[in-house]
Amino acid sequence: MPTTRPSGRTFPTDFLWGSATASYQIEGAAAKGGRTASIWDTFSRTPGKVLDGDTGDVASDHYHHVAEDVALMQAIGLQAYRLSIAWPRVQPGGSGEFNEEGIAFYRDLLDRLRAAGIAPVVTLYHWDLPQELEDAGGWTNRETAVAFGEYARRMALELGDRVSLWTTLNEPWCSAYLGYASGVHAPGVTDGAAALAAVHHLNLAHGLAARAIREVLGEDAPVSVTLNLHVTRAASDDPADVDAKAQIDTIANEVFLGPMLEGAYPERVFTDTAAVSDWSFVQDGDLETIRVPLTQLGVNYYSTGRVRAGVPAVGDGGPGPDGHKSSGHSPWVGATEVEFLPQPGPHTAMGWNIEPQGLVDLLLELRDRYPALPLVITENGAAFEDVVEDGRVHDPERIAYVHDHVDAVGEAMAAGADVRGYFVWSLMDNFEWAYGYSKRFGIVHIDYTTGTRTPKDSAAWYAELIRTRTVPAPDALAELVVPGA
Ligand code: PNW
Repeated sequence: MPTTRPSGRTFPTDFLWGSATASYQIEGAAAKGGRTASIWDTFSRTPGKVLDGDTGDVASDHYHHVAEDVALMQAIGLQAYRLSIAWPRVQPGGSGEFNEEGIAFYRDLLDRLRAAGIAPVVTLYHWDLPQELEDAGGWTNRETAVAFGEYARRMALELGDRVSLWTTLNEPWCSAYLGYASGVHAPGVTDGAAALAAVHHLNLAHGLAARAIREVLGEDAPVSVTLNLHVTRAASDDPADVDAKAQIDTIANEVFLGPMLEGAYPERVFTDTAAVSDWSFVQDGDLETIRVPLTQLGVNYYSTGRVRAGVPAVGDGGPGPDGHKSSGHSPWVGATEVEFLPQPGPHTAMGWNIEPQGLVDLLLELRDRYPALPLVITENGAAFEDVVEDGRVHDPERIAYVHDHVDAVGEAMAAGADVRGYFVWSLMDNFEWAYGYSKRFGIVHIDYTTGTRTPKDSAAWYAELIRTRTVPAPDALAELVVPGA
């Protein structure tokens, strides 16, 4: 896949270049240091849920490679690193007692990052819910949101002086709909009503956590949430197709943007989902709790979707970023007359189509809607087959993907979008959820047998981007010097 956009665009000096990971995907040490099971431990150990029976028991073994991994970040020149805290590592039951050893692991990691001049962006929830909370209903239970607020409060107390930006939730769309409707993610529930309750309780959890952080650290404490806003196109301008797109926008995007930023659910979600739920889980005062002024909005972007009015094809593998239909249950709760169409290529190894223009469109829409809200790209990247050769890892397609999407961010900024940073997903190869270790997103290659880390060509290219603040030609690779290697 060649680049489709020009090289050479320059970014402002205060634009933050980073890379992202998530606890369950990289840490391993699933039973060490007092950590108890999360829903992903349970799910991945259930036969048939994750490809090849892979689990996060060892993952990229980051738990035992912290010093080396921070050194790699330094060699690449990262200015920021987005990590997540494993809730069951710091509070094993999800409520009650906290685990000092788990907290110490993150305190040490944050200290190392700061010593290396790397700003830590910390996500409180990247999907590893303590199993004990799931046993009590998980995100269908309002108490989980309350527990999350208390967990956030304690993290702010323990780690607050070390964190540059807090993110409450990563992609609540995935937690709610892949977790409780299509069931392809943990906890693997397939019940539309449960998914809508999860949507609301995740929103509530966000509000309670954001407020707790600000109570501890002050009104100016930097707080964000990361959403995977879906960019969906209507197949034609036929009103029925346009309405199909509006329905997806509502159930995928507006149910989070509305409460978090505008103080209300979109009216049409209640009619679109009337056959599934009466939304009686929304209580008086919840919407006031959920709406919190955010320091930044995190945007994860990978691909686009295309829909028309029609009969949903469930169980066909599905196209685009919703390509998780193999359970035979749709994640699109209430969208009984929306059909997803295959998107033209090129595609990544996930089968997701590559369309940088979708990122431009998304950022410009957010600019228009929330002109005063700074944005940050908290994830963007791609899975491809790497070519390992003579100790080097060649990944020209990943370079082209990042090249084109970074340029897209720059285009949106030139048109007035207030984007403050970009985090490539991911720093290293890791456990790609239901796909296990079969999909590699890293700019650093992981040998899962030996734990050996090898920066890919994309890491050297990204280092050149950070060094020059200018989108390099795809073959411009900086020399990486890994301290202590
Ligand atoms: C995001 N979808 O996951 C997550 O934040 C990361 O943990 C993950 O590794 C990365 O993107 C790559 O997949 C998503 O089906 C998973 O639309 C599924 C979807 C979107 C994002």
